[in-house]
Amino acid sequence: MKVIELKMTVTDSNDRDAEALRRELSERGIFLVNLMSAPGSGKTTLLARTVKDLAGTVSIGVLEADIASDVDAVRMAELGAESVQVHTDGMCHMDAGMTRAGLEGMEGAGFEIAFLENVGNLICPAEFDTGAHRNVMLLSLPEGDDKPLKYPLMFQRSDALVITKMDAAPYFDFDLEAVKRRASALNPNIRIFPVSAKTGEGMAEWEAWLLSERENDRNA
Ligand SMILES: Nc1nc2c(ncn2[C@@H]2O[C@H](COP(=O)(O)OP(=O)(O)OP(=O)(O)O)[C@@H](O)[C@H]2O)c(=O)[nH]1
Ligand SMILES: [Mg+2]
Repeated sequence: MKVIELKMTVTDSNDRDAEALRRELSERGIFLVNLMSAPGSGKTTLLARTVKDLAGTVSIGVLEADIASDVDAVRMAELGAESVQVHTDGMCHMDAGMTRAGLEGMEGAGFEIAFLENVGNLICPAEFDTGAHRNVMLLSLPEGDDKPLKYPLMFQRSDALVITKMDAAPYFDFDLEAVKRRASALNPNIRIFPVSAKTGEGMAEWEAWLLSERENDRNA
């Protein structure tokens, strides 16, 4: 498994770097999706199921960002996705320069959708534009329905909110309607997908959104 050790990119404008990366990826026909959540919310599991479900429909590459280990990238590679692991030099987020460096490590693979699995953290990743075409946030049932109140920025920066582990609903007092209301109050345009990567509930709606967002951008 290829592991790339990144250093923080020193640049005066991450926003400008992000815009440039987004434009270049569009020109190359690559739709980049940034997945953000707390550790253990189910990013890798959601990706694994998505990669399996969309096999034969679109080619997918996965950039796994962590502080240490390569377990997530190994898991993706086993599913046949082009994947690379990057280490963030202890940092809790990815910025546009780091994302560019990671994607360069995957060069040659002609994928149409690239996922960036950001470092598990509800705070820092929301502060940096990675150059992705869409930001997607995951919130799992066990984390609780108060998270939009405590971590508003990530909800504000995300195009979609995937509520994961819906199969665990009988065991948690998680008020789905309250989360929908709170997330929508922070971000009226956010799309919300309750899913279970374990049972497959809601996966079709999430995947259809992904494909249609990619089409929208291609035709823009
Ligand atoms: N019941 C249930 N468990 C899930 C689901 N999705 C993920 N899990 C479990 O949640 C745990 C964490 O899942 P991961 O996919 O590794 O989470 P992650 O967000 O990638 O974690 P980090 O990369 O460490 O931030 C694992 O034990 C998964 O099996 C789900 O839909 N239902
Ligand atoms: Mg993971």
